[in-house]
Amino acid sequence: GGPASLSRFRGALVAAVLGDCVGGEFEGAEEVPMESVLQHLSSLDDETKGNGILEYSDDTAMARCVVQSLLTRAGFDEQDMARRFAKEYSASPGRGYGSGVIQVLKKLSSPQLSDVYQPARDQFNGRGSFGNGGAMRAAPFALAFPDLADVKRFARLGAMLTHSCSLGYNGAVLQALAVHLSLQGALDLPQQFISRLITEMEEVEGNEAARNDARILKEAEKPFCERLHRVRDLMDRSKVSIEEVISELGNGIAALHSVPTAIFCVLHCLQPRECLPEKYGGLERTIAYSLALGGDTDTIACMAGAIAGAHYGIEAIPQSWIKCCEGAEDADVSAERLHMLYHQSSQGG
Ligand code: R7I
Ligand code: MG
Ligand code: MG
Repeated sequence: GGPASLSRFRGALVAAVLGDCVGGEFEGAEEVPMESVLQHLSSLDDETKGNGILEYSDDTAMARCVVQSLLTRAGFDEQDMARRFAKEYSASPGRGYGSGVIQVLKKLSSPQLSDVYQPARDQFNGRGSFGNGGAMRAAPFALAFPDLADVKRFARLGAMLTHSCSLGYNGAVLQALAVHLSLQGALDLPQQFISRLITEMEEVEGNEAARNDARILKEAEKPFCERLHRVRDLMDRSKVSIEEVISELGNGIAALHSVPTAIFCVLHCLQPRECLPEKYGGLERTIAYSLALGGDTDTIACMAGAIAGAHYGIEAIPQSWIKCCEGAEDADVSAERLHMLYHQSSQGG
């Protein structure tokens, strides 16, 4: 489809859910042989196995809250979104939430709370979380707002409800930007895609708060920009081992160690790769490759899935995968509604 087509919206939201559901199998594993990944993925095609449904985790649970809030309020409403996070957590606390964020979600359900951003600020001795929990649910912001400045602003505020450290919420901004650009067809020119992201993040990381957090955490002056430069270096090379990707970019639970990694997975899998089956299309390659990195596999595959899905569209996603994953059909329905909201706002309505 063309820029911002319905197929791209559906691809983005559905592939994010798939990444989370199929990635759950390997979350936290240090080493994941590609063979195990391919076995896991081919078991989804095998109907005789009747392997039931793969459940989604906190990544999708929170993304669904973001989607429902953006649709119901026809825009960003922090009170409404915070309430939905709290309600979802208390209804299904067993979805694998990060150990820190649970405290925020409990505080957000208090009716006495006046500032919905305060519980997030209290995390980790007042510096806030740098986990990837803001980034894992950032894709819907790119699907709700056509304007780049809105995507950046609302992805940041949406993440700040749980992640007040700039290394947390700027990861969400980067993820939303990547989905936004992919939706426009920007992955047709991968070099320009990564340059655009670097230019945008130069501005995003250019303020006092970001500089301060980076200094305290002993990171580069502009940590996400630095990582994006590493992504660019890796994508210029003809051969890259999984070990190098992990050591250069990371595969962990911090936004800094997972959002650039997810972006790299998408870029690396734009072409066929030796380690992946020839019959796989780009979307399948991206998901498989993300899982083979190990570490925070559900989240990296979820984020890479959203970016890749926005590029390849819904047609690239195997039906058998959709059928196996809890929430995939719902995501497809929501994507259509987001597509309408997006195109209403781009007409200035
Ligand atoms: O970021 P968050 O929502 O976790 C998301 C991850 C994804 O992989 C999900 O799939 C799920 O598995 O969890 O939750 P947080 O609790 O805010 O952050 C996650 C973890 O990162 C924390 O439990 C800490 O171990 C670590 N962390 C920090 N550690 C020290 N100092 C995050 N911020 C800090 C920090 O400032
Ligand atoms: Mg999870
Ligand atoms: Mg995870």
